Amino acid sequence: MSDAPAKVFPKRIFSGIQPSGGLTLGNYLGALKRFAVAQDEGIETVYCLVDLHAITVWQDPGKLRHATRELAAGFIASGVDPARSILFNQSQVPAHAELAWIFNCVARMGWLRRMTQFKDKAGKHAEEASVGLFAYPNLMAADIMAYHATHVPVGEDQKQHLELTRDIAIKFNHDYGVDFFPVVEPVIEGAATRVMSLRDGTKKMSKSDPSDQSRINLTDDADAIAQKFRKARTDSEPLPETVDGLDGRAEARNLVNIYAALADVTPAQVLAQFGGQGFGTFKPALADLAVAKLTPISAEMKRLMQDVAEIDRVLGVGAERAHAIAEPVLDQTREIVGLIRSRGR
Ligand code: AQP
Repeated sequence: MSDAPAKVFPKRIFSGIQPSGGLTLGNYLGALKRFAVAQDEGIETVYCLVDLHAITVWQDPGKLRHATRELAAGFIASGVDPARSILFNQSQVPAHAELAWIFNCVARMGWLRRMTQFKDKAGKHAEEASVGLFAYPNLMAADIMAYHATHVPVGEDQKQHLELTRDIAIKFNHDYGVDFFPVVEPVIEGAATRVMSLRDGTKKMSKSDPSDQSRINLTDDADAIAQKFRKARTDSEPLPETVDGLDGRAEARNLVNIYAALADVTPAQVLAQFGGQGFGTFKPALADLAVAKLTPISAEMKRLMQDVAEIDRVLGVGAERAHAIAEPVLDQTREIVGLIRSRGR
């Protein structure tokens, strides 16, 4: 590579969510709520329903279609405006899959073997896992780099994948002697970058956890939300007065962080209000807050899902806009790599 100063790429935000089940409070606080806020920062925002990622584990085709539309409704109901952001499903823009293949040839086996998400998801059955699940981070790198995105808002669990994305960009640029792909910045911010299971404060809240009691779904009604917080696992001590007092109390910390993120305050402010009080007081207050914030979203999702043709139309328009950005990036990538394009010329 030349000694010229590194290229400065214009800021562009990209992020995605898998339609692999219903949305959780973790997806909302770690991703969706922040996606909506990012629209006001004067930077282009590209949001993707990553259906090709979802099929790295078996998905019933009818359920996948439903989950994709419901996820689109979840984005819109959470404040993502398809007129201001580009909102689409990944499989409608073929550049993602083609760029992922090129990145399959850049990333090293050893890099992927270190990914903890693969180890967590494949567990003891790694030999039976799909090749797609193993190569998942390369597709994620392609999702981001097809848009020359510079900033990626995600939850804490995606940090390692973003480090791999950076490594792929650096290796590609180095191997081909170019300054073509930006080295992305993970944006992991806020009080709830890692919302934990309500049953086990050491496990991430996840849409694919077998226990429905472990998570708040965006489609849960007020009774279900109240009941799940009431039954959430906690210790028997009152809440501490300061954040330090949450050390070693994973479940208490989780509920305080959820409250803070929903109320747009800091955990210290939550403890200033509730410190010294027991969970008998705090849990109902948390449930009331969650119901107030989440039930309008779930009502709007229900309303949007009554017109799936309109959802498909919105995704189609978003896919056209996404394709218009990604295809030229892919074309330049082919040129850099030495792949001849002469069809139709
Ligand atoms: N518990 C969480 N706390 C904070 N952020 C979270 N995210 C997911 N869970 C939490 C963030 O949501 C975005 C989309 O994630 P995803 O659906 O693409 O995949 P995931 O991270 O694997 O989420 P799940 O719910 O655990 O899905 P399954 O069960 O299908 O694997 C990301 O920004 C993620 O950080």
